[in-house]
Amino acid sequence: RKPSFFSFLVLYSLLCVLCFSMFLFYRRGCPSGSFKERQAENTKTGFFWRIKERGQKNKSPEVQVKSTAGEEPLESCPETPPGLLGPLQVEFETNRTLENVRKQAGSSLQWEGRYKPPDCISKQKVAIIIPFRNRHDHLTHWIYYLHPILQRQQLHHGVFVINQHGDGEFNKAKLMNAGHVEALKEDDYGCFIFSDVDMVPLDDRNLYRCFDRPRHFSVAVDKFNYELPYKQIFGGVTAFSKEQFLMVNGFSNTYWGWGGEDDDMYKRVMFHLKSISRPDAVIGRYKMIRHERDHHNEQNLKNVKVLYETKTGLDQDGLSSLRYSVTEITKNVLFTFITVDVHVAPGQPAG
Ligand code: UD2
Ligand code: MN
Repeated sequence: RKPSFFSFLVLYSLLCVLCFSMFLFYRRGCPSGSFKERQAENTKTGFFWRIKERGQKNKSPEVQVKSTAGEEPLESCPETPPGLLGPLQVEFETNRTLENVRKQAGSSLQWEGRYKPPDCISKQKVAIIIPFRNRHDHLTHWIYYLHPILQRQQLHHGVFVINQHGDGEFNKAKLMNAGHVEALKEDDYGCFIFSDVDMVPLDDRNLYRCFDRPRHFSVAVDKFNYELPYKQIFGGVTAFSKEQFLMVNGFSNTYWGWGGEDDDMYKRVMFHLKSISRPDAVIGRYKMIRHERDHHNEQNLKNVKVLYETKTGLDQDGLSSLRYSVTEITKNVLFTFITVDVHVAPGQPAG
């Protein structure tokens, strides 16, 4: 059957109506500018635009201002973090495992023990350096308590466990120097906190950040009846800005075995920077995990002599003379674990 003229007319008018309604549809959604322009506008706030914007960040600031609509730039974190709890309950008599702690803390950490507050910009980027060998149970407790504290403190930070390779004599100070160098290879940290693995703060108002003088955090330790055993003590937990640490040439590398390296650092600080800073004895409370003296970290009486000579040695001995080699780096969601050989013979390449 041949199509009649009438059905042809109906089809034609239907087509016209369709075209006209399409025209109306695009005009309504786009009061100023054409459909093409509107699409371009959409891509600006979309995924690809953001990627492109990153690459252009330094080149054209105007683009940045335009594209942040609905995506407010973050402000600096407040001087006093709002979510602090004050005094804390701390208990080591449990059967905590690193695996459980990892499961608990994992989702709040962004990558390899690094954390960045989601809603503000921390004023400082802090590397936390833990000298370590064979104290896994202590590390478990430390991580369990410190991660939530550092997050409440809105601290942009990374945790570096510096593990001494082999079973030669322990050299805590050299491990800390190596930790400083290795952390700087990872990110541009401006503040370094050195913490014994067995020291857990009892108050989260003790802010883990740098101050205008090198900071001694652990002023009231349970082991010392919550008071300073002597005025010059500078062991436990301390902080240095990048500049402060360079000014004292880091720690001495010459303290093998237990004792003296912290007093040596006190001398360095007094010599170059004249004073230290401390929290008060309420905020600066700590619990130290009870332990015996470790194997190959026996008290070294030679350190007394080294300490006596420190004033003369301090410029040559430290970061400037540091020699070590990295044997292994492993990363997990809680921390970066760097194994370091501190018994590198003179003449061997270091770093
Ligand atoms: C005091 C100081 C400490 C340090 C030391 C003298 C305080 C609160 N602490 O701690 O800072 O100056 O005297 O050297 O003032 N470590 C291991 N494995 C080992 C040996 C040591 O991981 O085999 C690490 C670990 O981080 C430990 C730290 O070195 O916490 C200090 O050693 P310690 O705990 O045996 O010394 P302690 O408690 O007398
Ligand atoms: Mn200890």
